[in-house]
This record gives sequence, structure tokens and C-alpha cells, in this order.
Amino acid sequence: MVQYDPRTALIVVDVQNDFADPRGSLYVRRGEEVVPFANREIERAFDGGASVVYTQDWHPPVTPHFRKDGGIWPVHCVRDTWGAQFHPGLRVAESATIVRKGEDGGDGYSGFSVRDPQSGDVTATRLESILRARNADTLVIAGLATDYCVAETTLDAIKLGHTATVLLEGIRAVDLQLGDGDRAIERMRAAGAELD
Ligand code: VGL
Repeated sequence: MVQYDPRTALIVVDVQNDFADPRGSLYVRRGEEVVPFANREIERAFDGGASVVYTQDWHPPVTPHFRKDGGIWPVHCVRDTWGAQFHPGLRVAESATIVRKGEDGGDGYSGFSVRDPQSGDVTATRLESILRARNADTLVIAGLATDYCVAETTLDAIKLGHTATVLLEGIRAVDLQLGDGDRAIERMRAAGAELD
């Protein structure tokens, strides 16, 4: 079991209705199961004095991320809609730190960066500066989905010099192709992530 201290941050990735609710438009199979698990970790993190940061996919209604606009995904997590809201069972304090991504039509999956789909330019989200301000370089990662946002966030975390532990009980995969989730776990491990 991971230990939490003030230099640790728990990153709760995209536990939003469209991914975590069976009625969601990009429902990740068994995604709702991460909610009680994440809640326990959130509580343990606070007890240990760690930070908790939530990421949230937050798309405009039209974005090249969506299939209808040239991308590969069904419409999901459109800002200010039910699908973009956190799963109602997730513990999110009034004062929670939330990092939104995709807001300006940006593409990509990592909580640390977004990619401009026209120019390909990659820009940072607020996540890294939040972690630096808190001196948190030991990251613990859970949420959705293993093969996209969890994997890319974890790989970026390691590139940025953090240590990253992925909580296997607290992630679920889209598995567009059978085995994508397992391959993503292998990629994270090969990059230096701890798996717990
Ligand atoms: C995600 C697919 C498309 C994720 C986001 O949160 O993992 N997956 N957009």
C-alpha cells in the first residue's frame, strides 16, 4: 500500500460520468468500480498530508477530438454537461484542485499537456506548476482510462522527473483493441512507473 506524505500528490484522473457511468457516452467497462477505491485513497492522502489533484476532460461541443469533427471519439465530456461532471459518488471537496484539459479544443490525453490539433503544438496544463508549488514530486495515480489518460499522465509525470505509482485496483481500460490496457500498463512499467 502506498504511503502518503506532504511531498506526495494523488492524481485522480477523469472520474467523470461519461467514462465512469454505464450511461456515459464513452463508458469504460467497470469504470464505476474505481469510485469507492479512489475515495479511500483520497481519504488516505488527506490523512497523510498529501495533495489531491483531480483532472477533468473538458471539451467544447465541437473539437477535432470527436469523431463527428474528424477525430476518433464519440462526443464526451462536453464542458458544463452531465457527462463532464465528476461521478456523483466521487469525493470532491468544495476546495478541490481541479485541472481541466481540452478546454480550447486541445487534443491529447495527459493531465500535464494538451496538443493543438491544427499546429501540433503541445502546451502545458496547470498541473506541473501546481505540483511544483506544493513541492510534490511523488505521484500516485488512479482513474480512467488506463490506456489513454492514465497512461499518458503517468508517462509525462516520469518525463518531468516525478516518481509515479499507478494503483492497479483504481484504473480501468477502454480496450478499443483487446489487450490495450495491459499493454499500457507494460508501457508505464517500462518507463519506470511503480505498479501497486
Ligand atoms: C480518455 C479517451 C478519450 C481518457 C479521454 O480519459 O482516458 N479516453 N478521451
